[in-house]
Amino acid sequence: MSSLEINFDGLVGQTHNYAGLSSGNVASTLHAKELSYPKDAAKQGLAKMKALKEMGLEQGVLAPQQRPDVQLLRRLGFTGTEQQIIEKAFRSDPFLLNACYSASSMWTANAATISPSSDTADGKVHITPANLVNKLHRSIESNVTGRILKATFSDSNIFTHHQSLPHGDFFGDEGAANHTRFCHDYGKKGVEFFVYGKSYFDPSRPRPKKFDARQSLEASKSIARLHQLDEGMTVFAQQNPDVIDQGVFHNDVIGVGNKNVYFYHEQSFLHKDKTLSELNLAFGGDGLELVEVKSVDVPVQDAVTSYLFNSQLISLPNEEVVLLAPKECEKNSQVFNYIQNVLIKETCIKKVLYYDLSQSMKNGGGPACLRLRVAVKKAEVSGINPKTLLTDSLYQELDAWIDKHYRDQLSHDDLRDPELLTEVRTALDQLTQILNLGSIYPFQI
Ligand code: SUG
Repeated sequence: MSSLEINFDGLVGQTHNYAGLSSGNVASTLHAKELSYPKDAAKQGLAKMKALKEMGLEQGVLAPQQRPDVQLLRRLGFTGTEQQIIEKAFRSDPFLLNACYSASSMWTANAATISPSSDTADGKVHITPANLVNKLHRSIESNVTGRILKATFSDSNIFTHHQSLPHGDFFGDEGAANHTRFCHDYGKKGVEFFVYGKSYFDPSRPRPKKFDARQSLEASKSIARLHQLDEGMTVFAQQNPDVIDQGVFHNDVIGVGNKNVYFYHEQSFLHKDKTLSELNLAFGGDGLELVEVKSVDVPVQDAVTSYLFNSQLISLPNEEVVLLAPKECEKNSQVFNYIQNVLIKETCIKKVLYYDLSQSMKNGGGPACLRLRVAVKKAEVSGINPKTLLTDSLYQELDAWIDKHYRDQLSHDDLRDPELLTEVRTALDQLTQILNLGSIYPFQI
């Protein structure tokens, strides 16, 4: 094996809560204001990481953000001590305070877009943090995300770190959630596939009517340019605006690819046939395995509630293709029937494993949202901060760290508790030592 794909999962932060901040994301709206269970959430995520490692895959860990973001509140005119600022925001603008408290950086599929060295003209791995400008609580992630990524992919001879795209809806960028890469081998040149929901230069392209599309074509094209991708191996496709209106706020809610396999819903794209033929052509005309799911088998609505397509599609060391799905797929009879009677019988995806990620799922984050994929050549692994790669001992350390620093539950009233801010900083200070990240958080600088 001369190359591999490493999943870097986001550690769920201590302030994990349900604030209903993401319109267009059905689960976020549905579970707004419910009690959250941060310790369970973090443990569910860590258990998934451990499971992948035990399957023989390399697994990485990305640190969470510092929350609440008091700097933002100060920038917006709140004054006084941190405690006073939080209390004032709680009383006058709870939505804003919730945004400052969100643990949304756990969904690292939105952290960045990454192009492996075999796809880029200069032979380096290119990384662009996503600006996430479409939602206030997510738009405040990119600075610190950039620092976390630099401390994780630390060798600048191997990794090139770009700035996030200019902030503003024009270049709305949601990272790898709308980016898929097809290849025969992780270390060989692949096809990079960018899916967007809207275009500013070309207003003739339709837009969703009910919800906002988050990713712009202009952003996707800029990433492809920055990453020095080969035009012949890059495909751009517009998402079907109707499915965005049904809750498909990122393309990874309706399709997932790995190596030469693409598992997707027939309603994913505005121009499906054109998109698939462009993908086939870029892939060399043959060899792309298309596993298309029909609406009669799985209606879009069920895809959205079960998150079937937000599964991780993985190749095990023995080449077996496995779908790591959220438990909700087992509970949805339509989806489960499809898996049992069609998917594992008639396609190359022969095995489906179910994981309990219910805490993240209730905010619209499934298995695939929780991970950022990094395809690297074996020799490039040495450029990654070794402390961020999961081992048995790191697992034990993180598990104990969660036990020590996480609350069992969090209500909305708890967000005004000044102790929470102190608890977060104490924990993150320790985490930066565990993961050897240096000083990356505003409170450390
Ligand atoms: O951006 N949810 C996230 C979920 C991101 C899922 N990522 C991918 N599909 N790759 C979002 O909508 C909800 C936060 C809240 O409502 O409290 C939230 O931000």
